[in-house]
Amino acid sequence: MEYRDVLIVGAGIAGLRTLYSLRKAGFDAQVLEASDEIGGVWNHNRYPGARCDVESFDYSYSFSKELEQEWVWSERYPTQPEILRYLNHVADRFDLRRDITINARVEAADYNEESATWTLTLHDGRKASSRYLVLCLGQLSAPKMPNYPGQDRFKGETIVSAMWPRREIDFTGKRVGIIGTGSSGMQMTPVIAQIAERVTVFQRTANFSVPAANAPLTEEEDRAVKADYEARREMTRNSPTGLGFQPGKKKTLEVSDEEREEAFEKAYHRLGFGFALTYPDILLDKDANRVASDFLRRKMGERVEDPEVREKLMPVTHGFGTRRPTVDSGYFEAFNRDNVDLADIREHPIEAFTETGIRTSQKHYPLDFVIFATGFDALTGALLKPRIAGRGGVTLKEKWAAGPITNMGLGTAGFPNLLIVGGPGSPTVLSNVMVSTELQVDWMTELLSHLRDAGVREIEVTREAEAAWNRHVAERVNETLYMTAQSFYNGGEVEGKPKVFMPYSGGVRHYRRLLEQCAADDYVGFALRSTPLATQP
Ligand code: NA7
Repeated sequence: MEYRDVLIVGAGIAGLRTLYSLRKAGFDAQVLEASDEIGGVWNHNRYPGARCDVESFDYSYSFSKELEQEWVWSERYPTQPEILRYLNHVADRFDLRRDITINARVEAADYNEESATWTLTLHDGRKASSRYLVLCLGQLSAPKMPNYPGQDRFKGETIVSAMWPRREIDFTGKRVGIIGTGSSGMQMTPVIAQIAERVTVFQRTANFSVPAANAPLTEEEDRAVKADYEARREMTRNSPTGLGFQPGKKKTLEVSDEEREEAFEKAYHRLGFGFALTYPDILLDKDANRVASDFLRRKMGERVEDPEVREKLMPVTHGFGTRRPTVDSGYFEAFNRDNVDLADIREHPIEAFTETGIRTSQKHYPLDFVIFATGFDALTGALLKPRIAGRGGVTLKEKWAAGPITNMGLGTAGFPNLLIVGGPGSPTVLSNVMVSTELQVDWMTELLSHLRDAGVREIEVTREAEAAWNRHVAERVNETLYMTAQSFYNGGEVEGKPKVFMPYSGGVRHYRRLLEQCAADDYVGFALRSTPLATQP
């Protein structure tokens, strides 16, 4: 493969956007994608009911006015097939495919200190090299599977939600077990329940959810947004989560019970995730969080007829929002159907898989299919899969053994000319991914253009900057309730993973200001060298 200015790993939302921007800025860039299709998580998560819980108009690129005007979304919340179609349209519309190599899994990346370049090794031994390496590997993209005794013995079919097969799967007349009740499990349950003979949901942790209030988008809504799309974009960019919601002004307990009830009701029925910002302290103050959590438990409970099932579905291990809540379409109502059961595996754990199903400490469930909707090795999982070796051959895995350390999520000391989109230390996973991604990619494009103009050959995060940023990430999270729960934000989802809070919880708006400040201060926190460190006299 020829030498490029920039190699980008991953052709999901971030990789496509990076290619578009760098090419436009005059760089010779190439994307390497492991799969035989572009789309990242939207290529892999093809399970029934898969949908984004950010609204379509906001879960779309803002870099092209023409694209914004041309593309017509069909529903308020876009489905996986529609997002995948959109990403493919973008790839064609902007002629991106000529610089995307599919079936190219990067297994190793080695930094050459003399030449200040990266050499990548692919799964089939092919090599590729470049000055800069940009990792666009996703935050929730390395699937995690349980390891129950006898799993291999099961004679039915096992499917991982995040590696959903491309072929048609017919659940008609089948008994389906779904393990996991995050967004994936909650989205697929009501859809599969309409087809299968029986669905059993194996729940370890009950989760908070707000109804999506999804609906087809009308031509009128489409016209109204497109008449002034920029205003909507400005609103999302200037909101803390990139979703366009501004937190309410008064605190939760400053208002009367009646006023709060009314505000919660309104937000609950209309805003999806925006419910969390009804009041500014819901994720900051224990008492405020308790009140919001109680409201949600009551509303979720009203959707379930059977009192015993209702009780089991109520989250008790954590407060609302301290783990990723979901935005669901008919999840709780699904348990009112005769063919849907709940197996509480916290109370009665799974003991083993058998040839014909799953045995818990209470009973045996005969099954034809088991679906693992068991989540991801979040934020660092995909980044640590390839062997990435920086200065002195030290690997990223070694460097991050006690938890990831970055400057603003964008890079890490000892790994020059390596940039990360959506890295740990960035706000991406706590925000509308589109907004954070575009923000980071635009910033990186300016950075690389500046380096080119200034004749810089090597850029590297300084140790001081990354230490200061990690302290800042920790300070910000300590103002919140996020550490009161075990979650994929803080390594709680994988046994043995360092238990540190990884995303930046200071919000997208503030993060944007910090990025702008960094650029204005000549990229303070990054060492810029026109002669690589290794070759300096
Ligand atoms: P999540 O939100 O990480 O949910 C994973 C679910 O799987 C959660 O309910 C877990 O229970 C459960 N889980 C994980 N491992 C096991 C084992 N071993 N046994 C039983 N249950 C298990 O992943 P999703 O794919 O649903 O959603 C990920 C994100 O994608 C979502 O937030 C959106 O951003 C899109 P636990 O809570 O750990 O007890």
